[in-house]
Amino acid sequence: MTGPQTRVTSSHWGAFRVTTEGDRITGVSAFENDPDPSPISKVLPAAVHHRRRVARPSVRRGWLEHGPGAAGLRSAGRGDDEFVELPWDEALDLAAEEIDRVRREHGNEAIFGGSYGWASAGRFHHALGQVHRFLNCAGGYVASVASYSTAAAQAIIPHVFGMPFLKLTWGVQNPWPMIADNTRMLVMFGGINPKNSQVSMGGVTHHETRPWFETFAARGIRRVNIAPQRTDAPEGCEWLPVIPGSDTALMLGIAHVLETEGLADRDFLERCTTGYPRFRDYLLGETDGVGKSPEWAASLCGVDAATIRALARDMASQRTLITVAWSLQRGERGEQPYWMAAVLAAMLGQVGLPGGGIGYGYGAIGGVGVQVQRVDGLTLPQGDNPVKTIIPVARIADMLLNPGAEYDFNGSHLTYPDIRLVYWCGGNPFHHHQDLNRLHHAWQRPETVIVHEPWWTATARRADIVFPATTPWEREDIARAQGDSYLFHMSKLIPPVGEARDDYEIFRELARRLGIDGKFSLGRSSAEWQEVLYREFQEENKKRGIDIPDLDELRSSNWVDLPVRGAGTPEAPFAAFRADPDAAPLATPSGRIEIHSETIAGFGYDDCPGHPTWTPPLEWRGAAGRYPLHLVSPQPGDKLHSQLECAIADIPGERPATVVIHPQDARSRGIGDGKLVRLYNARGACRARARVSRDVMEGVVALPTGAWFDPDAEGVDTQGNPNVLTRDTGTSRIGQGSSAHSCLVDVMPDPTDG
Ligand SMILES: Nc1nc2c(c(=O)[nH]1)N[C@H]1C(S)=C(S)[C@@H](COP(=O)(O)OP(=O)(O)OC[C@H]3O[C@@H](n4cnc5c(=O)[nH]c(N)nc54)[C@H](O)[C@@H]3O)O[C@H]1N2
Ligand SMILES: Nc1nc2c(c(=O)[nH]1)N[C@H]1C(S)=C(S)[C@@H](COP(=O)(O)OP(=O)(O)OC[C@H]3O[C@@H](n4cnc5c(=O)[nH]c(N)nc54)[C@H](O)[C@@H]3O)O[C@H]1N2
Ligand SMILES: [Mo]
Repeated sequence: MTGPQTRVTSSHWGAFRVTTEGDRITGVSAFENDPDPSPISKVLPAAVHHRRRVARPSVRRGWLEHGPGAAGLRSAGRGDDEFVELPWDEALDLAAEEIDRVRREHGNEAIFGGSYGWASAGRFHHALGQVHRFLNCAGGYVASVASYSTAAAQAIIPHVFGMPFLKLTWGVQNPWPMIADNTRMLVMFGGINPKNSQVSMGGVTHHETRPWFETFAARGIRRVNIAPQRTDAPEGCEWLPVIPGSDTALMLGIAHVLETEGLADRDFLERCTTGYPRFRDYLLGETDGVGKSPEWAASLCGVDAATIRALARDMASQRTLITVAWSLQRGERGEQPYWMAAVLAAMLGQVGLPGGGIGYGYGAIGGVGVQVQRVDGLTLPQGDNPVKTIIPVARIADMLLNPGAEYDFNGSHLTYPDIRLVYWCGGNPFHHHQDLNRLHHAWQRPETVIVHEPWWTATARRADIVFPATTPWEREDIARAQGDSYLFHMSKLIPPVGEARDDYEIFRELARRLGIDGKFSLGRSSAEWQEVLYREFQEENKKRGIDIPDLDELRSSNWVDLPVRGAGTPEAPFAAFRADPDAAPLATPSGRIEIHSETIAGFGYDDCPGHPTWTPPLEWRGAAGRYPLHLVSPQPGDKLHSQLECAIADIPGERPATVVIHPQDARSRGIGDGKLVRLYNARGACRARARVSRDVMEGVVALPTGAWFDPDAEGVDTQGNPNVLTRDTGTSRIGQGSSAHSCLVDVMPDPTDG
């Protein structure tokens, strides 16, 4: 028996050291090279060995006894039925036969494999890549497009800047050092939150957001946090509370000052944009009789007119970078603040100057702003999907409830498919989707739901067949991420817990049964796959001048910091375009930044006209009636979404989750600090624990996501998942994204609190 061993591994929240003793993870500690390591992993040992791990393949009793989609079970079974554990071979036979039955009887268009979710870091065992490759080999599936994170941005940004949103995010933004050296004023809509930048897709090793803000403060850069919560930006920033959902109105108010006080950069607008005159007519009220003056804006957004005026003048008088958090576009008409922020930046005329212009998603995830040369590759090829039907990712309940219904999506007119089989691997829709009671209802309609999960999440509990999946600590992998300079060998630290298997092995077994193993696995073990992918990755990067060590070397060194951080002196984003927009045009129809878009105007959507427009959301403070408080449901600071939740829920006082409420709103409802409360609206209710604080503006409550949906007999979620309250509607016909942040509720003392 050997003594404790330690090894560095990686995760979406960064690298950390893991101590193992025999078959168990016994401790975690920080990775020494990270200036601001994330504490998220501290519950990892408890979570990995938790009693709520799925121990063996499990099949829902009703499905096992009556067969898929049997009458009477469609509306009753999932969620309250019990599970029967089966040996692997039997459960795999059942799943393979069912996949085959559905595709024979209904075609592959009846299989939904969108399977959204963050799964885990690690390039080969990426659950989504695995399920998509498998279903492609099996004849295809209905896929989902875009993400819960940025669907509205992904729809609108290409119309405005002529490039994919993710390209802009990773390649055409001011890196932190450029901001530190040039920016004088940082205007942050939705803040820049170090709590969120703990995390990045695939990992962020060097957490720099907080240290950069210390530099900004030391250099006297003005930092204005425009958000409903003081805590949306690091300490020491100015806080301008804004009513959620009203940022477009505030931005219009600022634009009005720039236009009417001669502060707009005419030369830039003429050379580098199209459509300003039409927008100007709207701004001044010539088209609709309503001037978008600071007084007009103040009545909507809660920031007073004098402050809006002063803000506009200050922004025009110095190098200003406008940043917009992702949260703003995760609300009704979330495309508008994204587009309007671009217009505002264009009016200031600083797009293309170092430290000026516009930036999206700083702080939303850790890699944004980090100056690194891209290191691409190490991706399992997913193959081609013969099924062309897609849905916008957040429209899953609409799809399940309305087969055959028609809807609009970014200029296309689409029809929802008739789904019989749902396959989920690497996500937790009963954490992430809006209006969970509606999803629960929709979820009863398919004939079969298959889920791979390490834990008994709310989604696993609503499946018919659950396959226990390993966690990254139970298998070998490689980690590398966008916006990160590190490469990790993730060793297999412990044997699989219970009878868990890797997603790859599960799919391989199913592929054998379906006669497609040759196509799916190409006869390779996971170790062989990793060797092949790694070699390609080395060769690709060598061409770009980046030396990647051999896999054996990486295995023994555990990690390497590639010399790509801080590399080169990058140009300011859009510098070439600014210098000569004819020589370096954008890929928009006009070649310019589109303040008015003929394409969008041509769609004829009332929820997204041809230029940025203020149209009040249906749910926001301006429409508050029966439910007077606006609920924002940000990402949790102490974890990643719903991951590792079972271990957090075991900590006394942690569940139900904590809702932040202003003293005024608490007092008028008889709510004391630390008391249990109930949040409710017409869609649902959940329990939470109140934290009474002036860090949130009056009229707004903040309850983070992440709790495992677990309703009591009355249907009240006991854990504090905000998605029992949120509305399940698209951002607009352009983006069809999640509108999670547009939600009205009320709060009362919890009737069950003794
Ligand atoms: N109200 C509200 N709702 C929101 C948001 C909001 O702001 N407000 N934000 C939305 C956003 S932006 C997002 S990204 C989503 C996040 O929602 P999700 O991405 O669904 O959340 P996760 O908890 O990361 O889910 C990942 C699941 O994969 C499992 N898993 C981990 N590793 C593996 C593996 O190797 N194999 C398999 N098979 N499974 C694995 C985990 O146990 C977990 O259950 O939530 C969305 N929901
Ligand atoms: N620790 C941790 N970090 C994470 C994640 C996690 O689960 N845990 N998840 C990651 C993922 S998947 C994503 S997509 C990003 C999300 O990054 P974001 O979308 O930027 O973050 P959120 O936490 O949803 O919201 C940030 C803040 O925006 C404010 N806000 C909400 N609505 C409005 C509005 O209308 N106007 C203004 N001005 N402010 C508003 C709220 O006060 C909220 O606290 O975070 C990532 N980072
Ligand atoms: Mo996200």
